[in-house]
Amino acid sequence: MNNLNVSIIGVPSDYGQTRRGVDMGPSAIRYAGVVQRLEAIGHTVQDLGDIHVSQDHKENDANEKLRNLEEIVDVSTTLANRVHGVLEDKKFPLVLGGDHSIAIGTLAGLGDHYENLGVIWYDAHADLNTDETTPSGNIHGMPLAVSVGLGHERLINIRNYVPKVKPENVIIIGARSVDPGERELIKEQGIKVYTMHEIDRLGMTHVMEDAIQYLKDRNVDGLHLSLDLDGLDPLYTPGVGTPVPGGITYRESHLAMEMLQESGMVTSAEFVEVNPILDEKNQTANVAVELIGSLFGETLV
Ligand code: HAR
Ligand code: MN
Ligand code: MN
Ligand code: MN
Repeated sequence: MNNLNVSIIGVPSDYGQTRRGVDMGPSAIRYAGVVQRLEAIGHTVQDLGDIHVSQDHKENDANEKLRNLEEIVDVSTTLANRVHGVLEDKKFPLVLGGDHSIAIGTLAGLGDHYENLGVIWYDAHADLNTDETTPSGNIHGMPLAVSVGLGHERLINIRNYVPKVKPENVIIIGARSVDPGERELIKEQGIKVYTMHEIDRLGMTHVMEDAIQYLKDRNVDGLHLSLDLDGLDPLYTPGVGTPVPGGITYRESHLAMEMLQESGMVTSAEFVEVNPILDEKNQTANVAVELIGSLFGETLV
C-alpha cells in the first residue's frame, strides 16, 4: 500500500480547550515536511489546505460545560463534509489538528461511509466525557463519547446520524488519565482499553497484535487512527496542551504505526494536539511526521 492517494485536510481549531496555539498545529506539521515524507514513500499527495475556522474567540463563554459549542459545531460540520467528500473521491483522508475536538467532525464524515467502522484512539486520555461529567468544560475531552453517540445533541447529530462508530469497535491505547465518569462509560459501553499498565506488562507488540485481531474479529470494513500526540510521553512530544508523564515511548509508537501499516487495515488517520507555542523547536510536529512516515509504509532499510 505504498501508492495511496492521500488528501491532507488541516483544521486550525483551538476551540476544544483553553490554551491558544494548537490552531497552528497544521502549519507546524506541514513545515515538518509531511507532504514530502509521504511522496518519498511513493504516495500521491494532495494538500487540500485548511478548512475555514472562525477566529473570534469570546472572552467569556457563557456555557461552562461546553465551551465554544457553536464554533465547534461549525468546524465539525465543515470538516465532516470535507472528509466524506475525500472518501467519495476514493482518497485517503489525513486530518491535521487542531485540538482533539476536531475528531467529532472527522468521525462524522467517516461513519456513514462504512458499514462497520473501527477506531483506534491513541491518547493519554479517554476523551469520553459528556457535558454532564466534564471536569473542565473543554470539548476536546469529549470527542470519543460524542462519536459513540453520547453527549450534547448538537454534537452527536453532525451529518444527522448517531452513532458514528459502535462502542465495541473502539480501542483506546495509552490511557493514563481517566476521569471517574469516563471509567463508568468504558465499562457500560464495552470499550476496549489498553492502558499504560497493559503496554508495560504485555509490551507494545502484544498489545497491537491483540488490537488488530480484535478489530478483524469484529469484521470492521474501515479503520480510523485518531492519534493524540499526548499519547506519547512528554519527553518526546512536549508541545501538547495537557501532557501526562508515564507515556508511550517514541520507539513503541513507531512499532505501533508499523504494525498498523502491516495490517493493511487503516483507511483514515488524524494527528492532533500539536501546539507549536508549547513546543521545543517543532519537535512534536517532527514526531508527528515521523509517525506518519511509519504508518504509511516507511521502513528503516
Ligand atoms: N479528561 C480531561 C477533561 O475532560 C482532560 C482532557 C484532556 N484532553 C486532551 N484530550 N488532550 O485527549 O477535561
Ligand atoms: Mn485526546
Ligand atoms: Mn456518501
Ligand atoms: Mn489527550
